[in-house]
Amino acid sequence: MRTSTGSRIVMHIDFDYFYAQCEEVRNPSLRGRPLTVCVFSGRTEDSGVVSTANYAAREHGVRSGIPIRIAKSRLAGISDAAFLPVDMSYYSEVSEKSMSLIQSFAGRFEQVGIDECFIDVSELASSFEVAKTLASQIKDSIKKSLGLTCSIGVAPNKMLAKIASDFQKPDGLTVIEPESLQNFIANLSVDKISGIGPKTSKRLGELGVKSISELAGLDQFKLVEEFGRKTGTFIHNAARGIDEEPVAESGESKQIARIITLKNDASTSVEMSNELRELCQSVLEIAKARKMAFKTVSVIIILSNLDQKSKSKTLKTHSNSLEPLHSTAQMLLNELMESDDSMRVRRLGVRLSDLQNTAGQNTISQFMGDLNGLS
Ligand code: DGT
Ligand code: CA
Ligand code: CA
Repeated sequence: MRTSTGSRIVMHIDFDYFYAQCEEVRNPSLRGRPLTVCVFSGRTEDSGVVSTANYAAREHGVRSGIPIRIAKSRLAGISDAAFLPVDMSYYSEVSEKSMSLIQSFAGRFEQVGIDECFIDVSELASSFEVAKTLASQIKDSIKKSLGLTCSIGVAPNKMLAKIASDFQKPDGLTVIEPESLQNFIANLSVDKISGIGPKTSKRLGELGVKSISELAGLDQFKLVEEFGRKTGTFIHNAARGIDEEPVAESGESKQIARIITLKNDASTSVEMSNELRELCQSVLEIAKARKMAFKTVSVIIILSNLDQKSKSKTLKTHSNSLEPLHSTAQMLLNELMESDDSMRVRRLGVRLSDLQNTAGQNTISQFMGDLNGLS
């Protein structure tokens, strides 16, 4: 996947202060107040660590990983400071919704954590300028549908996209174009490269290397001697902004979704019947390639004002044939459209979930190559 200029276009999307932001969405009265999400160990009232904190709490030095006791002392005297216990099932639910929304914009999609993913948009965006517009649309859509902000980095590869998403936070959008990448990374410290952990960066410091440009000055032979062939070569390339690692769909993806933009906005389900059938065929083809049967079918519509609505139905048993899928999807779409006749639908999607493997695990990875081509 390359653009006409020969470069890939990859985005890294990371949600801002994720667990704390989820809490703010659920309870807007928390907004603007210092909020700390805690993993209480239960030993004493305050034992445990901080999972994350919103930016108001970070201003007081509260960070992921510090003891709750320390966080409380840093926020002592601030009467509206809030401390909440982690609620993983709720954050996972928000994460799933966010990721499926992002997937609907994506070419290739790879989730790499509860609140972050890479997408490859080389086939959707003909230039970095187009990709930047797409990134703002993704941000707007997530904000509108889920009330969340995220930071996006757009770059020619995964390593640089991750550096870019981290560059301006929260609610950031940073583009690193191939022409400007050398300047962009030159003065950053080596530990901005994901893959260079504390140990490697300490050793590099001992060699007098702090910035990425200093790293680029190190002889490849020296790097290989110091860190071994694999890591040494990785570091040598990374220092030059080179990273060929593909955005790889996860074989264990819990759902299969496809969303398209309609040629014209639609206001009735009849107007979308051809597209609905094609979407059903398309997700089913992917499910079959992955040797997966589905039990839950969802239809997603995104309106011209970017509102998102969806409706799901779980079948009695797992299936991998078109008829139950298509009739269920049609029924869900009819119900969605009947709920409000003033809606103008811009994008339409079908999602399969509750997936069950119909073959051995090995077969799944065998099919991954084909899949990457399909999606
Ligand atoms: P950000 O991205 O800097 O705006 O802030 P977060 O909170 O989104 O940070 P991130 O992306 O590194 O982590 C995502 C979530 O993972 C975060 O909301 C809570 C959890 N998490 C991160 N670091 C820690 C940690 O050290 N301990 C625990 N228990 N949870 C953590
Ligand atoms: Ca984050
Ligand atoms: Ca993250």
